[in-house]
Amino acid sequence: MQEPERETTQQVASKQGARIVDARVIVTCPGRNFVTLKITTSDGVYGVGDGTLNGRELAVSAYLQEHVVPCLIGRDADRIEDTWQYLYRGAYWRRGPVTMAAIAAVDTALWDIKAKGANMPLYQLLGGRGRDGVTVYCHANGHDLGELCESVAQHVELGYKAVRVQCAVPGVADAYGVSHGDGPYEPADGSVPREEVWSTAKYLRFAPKMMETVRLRFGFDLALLHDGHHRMTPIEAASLGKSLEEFRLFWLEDATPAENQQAFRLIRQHTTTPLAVGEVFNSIFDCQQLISEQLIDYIRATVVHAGGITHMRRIASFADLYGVKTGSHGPTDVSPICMGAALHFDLSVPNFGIQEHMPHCAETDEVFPHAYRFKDGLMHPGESAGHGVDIDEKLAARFPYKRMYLPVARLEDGSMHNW
Ligand code: CS2
Ligand code: MG
Repeated sequence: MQEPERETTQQVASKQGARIVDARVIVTCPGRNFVTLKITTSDGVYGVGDGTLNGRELAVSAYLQEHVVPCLIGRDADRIEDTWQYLYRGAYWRRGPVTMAAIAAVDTALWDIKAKGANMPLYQLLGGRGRDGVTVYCHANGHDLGELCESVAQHVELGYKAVRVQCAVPGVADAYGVSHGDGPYEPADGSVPREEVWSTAKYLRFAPKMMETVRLRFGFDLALLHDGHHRMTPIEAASLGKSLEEFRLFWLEDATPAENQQAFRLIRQHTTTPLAVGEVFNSIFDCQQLISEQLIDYIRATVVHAGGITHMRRIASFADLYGVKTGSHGPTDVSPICMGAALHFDLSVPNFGIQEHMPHCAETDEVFPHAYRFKDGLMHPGESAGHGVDIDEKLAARFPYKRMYLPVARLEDGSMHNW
């Protein structure tokens, strides 16, 4: 007897749920660049996903347009896991920030569509609320300690219960996290990369004084965080962690670059200051050793840079086995779509730790109308069906893409360093 011919994925899809009939990439710059994927189904439902990669936006846009969109048309919009695997395994060239941001854009849009189809806010599909709201931390910074304390006070006044503190370092031309003018700090700020000059030795002398000043003024009830932004060697980071122990940080972030995951063993041996890392990670394999050896306390991966909701859930479940909590990256360079999706994820995962919140400018907020809200130190994703964030395409078209770069850093002798 002859075997019946196997149906192609496309044929199976046509018998099932709604099919993807359109997928479009929208690049806009309302204050800064964002890459958005909008997917529409045969039922007329659409979902949006963030694919922004700061300073490399058009790489993701081209990847989506040329290599992903043609494969999406005709697929069953309900098969999120299958689509994820198809794009991940199907690329052959696995992982990497561009591929994973593109996959994240698709994945986030499909979760949005599924939740809209179910007429539920996304967190309900992810298992429902694990907490009342999402604790977020904000950024306080200053050109000196007086200004820094002022900035902390302003954020406490707004209701934040957790604050990241960064300050200009005496004798160092440019410290990470401090604005160059009067406006709020925005990392990508040059039409070519701005060159900064850095001294780790001066920073290491100053950092304990900074934390001491803030603790003396605000006491120990406020959660304090600090970002080392990949600038220390493991032993320098170990010594900083040790010198900050008495100030009881919530975390010390990106103490040293983590391409070499073992580097964190050395830091861990010397200090009990909690460690957070992973904002540049894009896959579970980037943190496999860090998590399984319990070398960190918080994993900073976020929806847009780590393969979407689907992959973030996998990372969080793995981290949960080892007592590592989530602490997703949330600067202005993730779009409100990523922020909205992240809040649904945060609300539902058992091992949630904290979420970064760096508010977007008014133009960005207008281009991306959203249901999420901040109140009394917590963020709430809102009760709209889906992830609750949309894009106003007409308005977006009024803000064309502008090439913008993150800075680069050199040491005082001119050597290239990590920014
Ligand atoms: C930072 C980011 O938010 C953070 O913790 O490290 O602002 C980072 O510098 C940018 O996302 C780079 O694009
Ligand atoms: Mg950081």
